Amino acid sequence: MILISAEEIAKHNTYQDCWIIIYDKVYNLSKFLPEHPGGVGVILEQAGKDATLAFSTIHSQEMIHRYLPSDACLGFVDPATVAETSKVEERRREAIKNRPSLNEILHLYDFEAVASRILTTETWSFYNCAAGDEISYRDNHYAFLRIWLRPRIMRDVTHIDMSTKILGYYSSFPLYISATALGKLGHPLGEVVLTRAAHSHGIIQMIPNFASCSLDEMTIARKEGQIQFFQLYINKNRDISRKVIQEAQEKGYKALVVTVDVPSVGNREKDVRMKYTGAPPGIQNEKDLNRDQGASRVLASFIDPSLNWNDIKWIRSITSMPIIIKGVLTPEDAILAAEYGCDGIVLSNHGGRQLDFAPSAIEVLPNVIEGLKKSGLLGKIEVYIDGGIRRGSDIFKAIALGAKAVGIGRPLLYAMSSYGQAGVERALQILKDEFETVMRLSGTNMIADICPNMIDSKSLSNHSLTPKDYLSSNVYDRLVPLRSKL
Ligand code: PPY
Repeated sequence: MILISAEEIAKHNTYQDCWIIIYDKVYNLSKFLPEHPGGVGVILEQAGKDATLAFSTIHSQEMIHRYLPSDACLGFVDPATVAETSKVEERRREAIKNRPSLNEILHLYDFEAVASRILTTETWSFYNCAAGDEISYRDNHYAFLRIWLRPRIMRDVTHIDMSTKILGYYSSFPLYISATALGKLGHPLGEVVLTRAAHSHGIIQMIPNFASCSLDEMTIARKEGQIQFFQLYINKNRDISRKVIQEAQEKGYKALVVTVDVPSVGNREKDVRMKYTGAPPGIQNEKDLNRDQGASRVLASFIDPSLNWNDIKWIRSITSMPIIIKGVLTPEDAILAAEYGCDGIVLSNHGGRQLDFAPSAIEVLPNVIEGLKKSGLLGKIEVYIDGGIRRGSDIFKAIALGAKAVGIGRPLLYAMSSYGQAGVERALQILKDEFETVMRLSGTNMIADICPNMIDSKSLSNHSLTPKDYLSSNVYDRLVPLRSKL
């Protein structure tokens, strides 16, 4: 058995000379590199290093033998020369090894259950956290349970067309990938995994301002014709925001999604208990950061609480990208957004992560649509919602109540963290299949058929009428009080 030192392996870290470690074996990938279907960049990021984690979240072990000639394996990494793998990393590897196979995953709650075992406590706490008692977080899901369907029969549902347009751009079904921060905490390749899955499914990705990947990485990962929107928090330093907006426009992002519901960060207790050790994206004054209270507070310290409607005029003056306001929860603000010339609004309580007891987007949707209609503004602005989407029926209910499309965030992070791109693609396929089934069994052939009389939403605002839901409550990670060690 040939043993190679970690120090030696680290020297082979270039395009011409690229070695990596996978499952303790050392491979020379220099010849294979240009042929890698996932691109050269993802392998080069791992060159000279242990790529087991990056590899295992995307590929099965047998792929090595299928794609690499036997002489690519140079030997084993000498364990005596490797910095001891931390217990955390070991546990993570073990969880990945023992995860169910992807075809056993049947619904989005399965991804959540798997991710809760694979992610580190810090990452799980950041991804999963919500504000206060997490009442809004839970009601984002429960609200959908208060809406029932009114299926019509005998309508020839042989052909179903789920496609729609979002700001005029094609989408294979009325769902887009919402912006979620710090993708590399969940997967070594970060947000580009979502970019690739969005492309395979023909849907739009909203790129997060606080992405772990650089704007360039995400732009390069975009395929010809693929549509991405850019999500932005307005920085206390407007020059920074101006530059980011202009760069986003130059790099071909098709809309600017200004998130307005974080004048200060919500009280996210799961996250607050954690110390954030990572590198916050795009941060200048590292020394001013207080890392003792989770990732959220670190990120929030750059957002400008003085943001107000006049800033929309400023943003309008520096970009020709359509503007979407994310974080609207009342008809009054929806009307203001339309009057200020915005092109779209996302009804959202930020996944329940900001103001606990803020209503769910689906609950306010009917009032917002009615308010816009009464003011003659409904045709001027598109309305999207996010929060709590877990089933195809949730998408159907939102469309019936007047949403143009829905956004989905956390479940795709869970899918990505557990199974990489294949996981995200499967999650999207599950939602598509479920949505198609609901359309067919409800007697609707196309999106325009899904109208308010296809559902019964009279209990939507009656919070005491939520049915018990065992799947979601079984994966829900409860907030627990501190216990003494005695
Ligand atoms: C979120 O975690 O909800 C985010 O969208 C990232 C973030 C975190 C803290 C403040 C603002 C945004």
